[in-house]
Amino acid sequence: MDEFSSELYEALVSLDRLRAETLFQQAIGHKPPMQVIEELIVPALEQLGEKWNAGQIALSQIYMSSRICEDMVERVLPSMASGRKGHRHLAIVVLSDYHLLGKRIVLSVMRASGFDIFDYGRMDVDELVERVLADEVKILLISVLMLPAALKVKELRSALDAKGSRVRIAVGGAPFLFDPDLWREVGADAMGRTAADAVAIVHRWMEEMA
Ligand code: B12
Repeated sequence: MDEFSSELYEALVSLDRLRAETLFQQAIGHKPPMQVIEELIVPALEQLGEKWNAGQIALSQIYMSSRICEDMVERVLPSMASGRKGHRHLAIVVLSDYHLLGKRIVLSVMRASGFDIFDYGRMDVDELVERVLADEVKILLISVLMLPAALKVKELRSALDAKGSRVRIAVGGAPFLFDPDLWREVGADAMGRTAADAVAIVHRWMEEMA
């Protein structure tokens, strides 16, 4: 973590919203917002997760910090409710999990890159299978941050295979960062570490499918 990200971490852990906002504003004065999110906010939140894991901070601190980050991110990311034409059959979802910030960022970057993408919000396996089949989704982006949710990708894959869907699945989020082989084990077709990776994967697959 660089000095700026450490400062943000300190501001967040002490729940100093004003300081966090000031640092964020300073950073977006120098770099594009998405770069600031990836280089400043994501590492600070990861650091908070590690400290919580080590029993050094309380869950309430993570909760409040993530609320502060969500507010800051929400203000700089474009809403772009309706995407553009030409990239149908693409969807993003948070599977059985309540960590929504990563999906929000990936969705924004996908839309900013010109993709017309369904936002399924948060869903469990059965509902997701129905939606994928109904919308004839060809590429599904899944964001999960809990290991049990990551393991549900396997269940999803089997259910979709049984229904004859040939959807390609890309996954991202903490469990796949912790265990680099997990995406293959759960039957995903690709894994990405950042929102930019999601764009690269989808571009590649669309070329292959054209
Ligand atoms: C903030 C946070 C919370 C917030 C969530 C707020 C919200 N609305 O999202 C709150 C406080 C609510 C929370 C609750 C819990 N949390 Co929590 N949380 C975190 C924390 C610290 C940061 C997550 C985050 O927002 N990161 C910032 C975003 C932007 O990053 P991201 O999601 O990874 O997304 C980026 C990339 O991964 C990628 N990406 C994401 N999705 C996709 C998809 C594709 C296709 C691609 C290509 C890329 C991609 O792009 C994004 C942008 O770079 C993580 C620590 C960590 N290392 O992730 C723990 C963490 C995920 N939480 C954890 C736990 C255990 C919990 C709780 C169970 C705690 C509890 N005892 O109650 C609950 C459960 C909630 C639930 N049922 O879902 C554990 C999970 C461990 C595990 N292996 O399962 C973690 C890893 C902490 C830890 N180190 O132990 N949490």
